[in-house]
This record gives sequence, structure tokens and C-alpha cells, in this order.
Amino acid sequence: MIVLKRFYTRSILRHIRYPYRTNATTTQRKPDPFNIEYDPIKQAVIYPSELIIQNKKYPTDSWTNVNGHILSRIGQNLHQQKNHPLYHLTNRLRQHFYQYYDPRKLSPKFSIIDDLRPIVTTEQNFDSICIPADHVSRTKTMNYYINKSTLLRAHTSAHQVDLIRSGLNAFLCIGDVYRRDSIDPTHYPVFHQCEGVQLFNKEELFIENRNVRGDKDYLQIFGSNEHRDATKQEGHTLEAVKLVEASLKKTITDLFKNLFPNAATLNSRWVDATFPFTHPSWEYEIEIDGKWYELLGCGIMEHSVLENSGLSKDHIGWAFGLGLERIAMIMYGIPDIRLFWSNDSGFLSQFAFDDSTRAVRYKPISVYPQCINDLSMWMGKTIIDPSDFHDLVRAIGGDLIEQVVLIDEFYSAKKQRHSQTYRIIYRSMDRTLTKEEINMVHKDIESHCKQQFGVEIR
Ligand code: FA5
Ligand code: MG
Repeated sequence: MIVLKRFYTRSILRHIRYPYRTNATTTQRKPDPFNIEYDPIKQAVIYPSELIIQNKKYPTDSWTNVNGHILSRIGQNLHQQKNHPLYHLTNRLRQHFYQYYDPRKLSPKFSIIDDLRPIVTTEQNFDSICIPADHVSRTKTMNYYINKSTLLRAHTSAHQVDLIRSGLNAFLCIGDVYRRDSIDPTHYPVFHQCEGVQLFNKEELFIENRNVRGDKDYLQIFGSNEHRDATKQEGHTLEAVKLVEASLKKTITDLFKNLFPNAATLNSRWVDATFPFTHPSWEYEIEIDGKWYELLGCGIMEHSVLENSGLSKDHIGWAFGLGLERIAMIMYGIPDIRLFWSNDSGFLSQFAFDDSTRAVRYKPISVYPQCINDLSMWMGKTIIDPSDFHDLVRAIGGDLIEQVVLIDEFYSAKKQRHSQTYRIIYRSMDRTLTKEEINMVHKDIESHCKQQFGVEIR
């Protein structure tokens, strides 16, 4: 696990192209469809004054840090592509949640929204859900900004407030999300999330109580002397919080029983967590072959999020956000998150069926060898933030990069310089890479590191 050294964050100059055709043995540059260029003399990425994304124009500024490789993923909507594993999982989520019925509305309780564009404002992604102005999750190091006020959503929680404002009180929101995250078999800079939200008013929450006692006002959601502590927010009564917690945990447990019918053999646990938009909060993990995998984050919605949504003091609710790829990888035995982006018919044909509940295990088409190259550098004026390095490597090597790990870091008092060594593991999903090809990509990474970070290769 790489510990990001946030205090070393520097202004980011990044190489922006995805220049290698992965199916050719000779490397060729593709023209950048977004007109993003790298100027080797100024040693800077040159953005056009506006970016045109899905026919909409966005002005660029000093916050712009998207790249062509990432922008090309917008609109692919893997979860809507028939016969894709994420499409089947989305269908299963839909089928499961449509079982909850609202007898008053004579319709399914949960609305399912899966087509909201991933370009959002900082207000939607952060402010609307109470992420503080100085929170680390807002940094350029962690997000893909189009400009200072517009970014690629980092989570589907960005839509909570808009959807509640539109009148929904129970919904799922499914879509692609974008993060400058570490690179390994379970993390990818673009992945898919499903947000779930359910709100309750007093009558809905205490329905059992009302039926039994015929006394609507016996229990309350809000009390005047309630303080915030580990178990609840200020204002909330413990009995309301405990009922919402029970509803949340039952909803999630029932979902996973449905997704993994032999759940008797599936160990799961709730881990206390912290999110700015829920309190209390948990993560849900399941155990596979002795390893615990985090599948989702969840909790009781912060009351101020509901206030931002225009609700007065009469509702309480839960929310969760789960990662589709993580679940699909376990469900189908898919070993590497990059496979979801594969156009290889050997991969996709394994998911070509209509009944999304069909149990299938992914059979690796073939296994190609890894190619490991280390890169050791003396730092220039500033120390490279690993996420900047990951981004540069991914932008140059594209999907040939399986993993990037910072394996060594030290300070030489004699040289008065910092050193970092990264291990870059190359592997193609669809062919054996030649040493020459990898060396060419590796050399390109080296020379861009020199240009962009002012390092000296050791
Ligand atoms: C969130 O994104 C919160 N918005 C979730 C949430 C929603 C909490 C509502 C409370 C209420 P987190 O960053 O942990 O939390 O991501 C949620 C899930 O997305 C993770 O549990 C994991 O399944 C998945 N995930 C996160 N990062 C990646 C990644 N880089 N690649 C693939 N999946 C990821
Ligand atoms: Mg998490």
C-alpha cells in the first residue's frame, strides 16, 4: 500500500497522451482528440482554451488536469453495454431493488437512475454533501478537474442532493466515477459505483410501533437535548438511528445474499468508518480465501445533507456507495480490473447471455507474462507525489501497465537529495509483450519524468 505524501504535492505537469497502440508491435502516436499537447520546451501540458467533451464546451484553467486517456472513457457506460459483466450486475441490482414495493404509490419503492453525465460541479461533488473546503479528497492530486469548478465525479454521492431535491426518497444511482488512485489489480482510475439512498419520515420509520400501540407520537426522530457522539448525530434520537441502521444493514445483507446465494460460506463484517456525509458510518467487507475485500461505504446521512436537499426537520435516511467492479470481480472470478475495459471477444463472449442471474465463472483466455522494470530517480527541487507518477505512467503506458509500486525512498545526506524507486509491472491483457516494446515505453516514461519532474535517472 502506497502512503501518499500529500505535503509534497506540487503543481502538476502531466503528460497527457495515450500514445501507444496496444495491438501493434511498433509504437505509434495517436493524435489527441481533445487537442491536449505536451510542450517539451516549456515542459508543460498545453491545454486548449476550452475542452469539447460530448459536444459541450468547458473553459480550461490552472486546475485543468484531465487527460485524453481518461476523457476517452466518458460515455462508454460499460454498465449499459449489453453482455458486459457490469451490465449483468446492474440488471441484478435493478431486479433486486425492484422487489421492494411501495403500496401507497403502487410502484417499486426505489427509483433507479443510471444515465447521469459524469461531469459535475465542485458544489455537487463536495459542497452539497458537506465535504469541508480543506478536505484532502478535493485536491488535484486525487481528482480529474476540467477546471476550477468542474470535475469528473469522484463518486455517485455527487448526485444525492439533486435526486432528493427532485422528489425521490428512495433511489439507486449508478454510473462511472473517476479518481487519480493507485494502480493495482483492484484499483483503476475509472470505475463504477452504485449509490443507494432511502429516507424515512416518522410514520414510515416507526410503522411497527404505530401498528402495535396505535400511538403515532410515542417515538421521535429528533429530540432537543440530543448530542453528537460515536453512535449518532446531534438532534437525532438513538432509537431512530438504530432503526435506520437496522434497515440499512438488512438492505445490504439481503442484497449480498441475493448476489451470492451460497452466502452461508461467505464471511462478512461491518467496519466502523468515517465519511463527511454520514454519521455513524461503516464499510462492508467480505472474506475470500482469507483476504477481506471492502465492497462499500455507508451510514446514516448527515442531517445537513438533507437540509441542503430542501428537507426540513422531518426526515432521516441512510446512504451507501458500492463499487461495481469489486463485486463483479468476486461474482465472476475476474482477476484484474482492467479486463472490464477489454474489447477482446474472448472476454466479452463469456458474458453473452440474456439471463443476468446466470452463474458463470470467468475462464482466463490465456495468461501472458509480466515484464518488470524498475525506475530509480534522484528528485529535483520537489519530491514526486506517487499519484502524479502513477498518472504519468498510465498516460504513457495505458493499459500495458499492470501495477506501479513505490519500492524504495530515501534521503542521501551526502548528495543532499531524495531518491525514489518505482517498480513498474507491464503486462498486456491480450498478447505477449516484447522486451524492445517495453523498453521503448519505459524510456519514454524516463524522459517524461526528467522533463516534468526535473529528476535525474539513477
Ligand atoms: C465513497 O466513494 C463514498 N461516496 C461511499 C458512500 C456513499 C459512503 C454513501 C457513505 C454513504 P469509497 O471511496 O470508499 O467511498 O468508495 C466506495 C467503494 O467504491 C469502495 O468500497 C470500493 O468498492 C469502490 N472503489 C473505491 N475506489 C476504487 C477504485 N479505484 N477502483 C475500483 N473500485 C473502487
Ligand atoms: Mg473506502
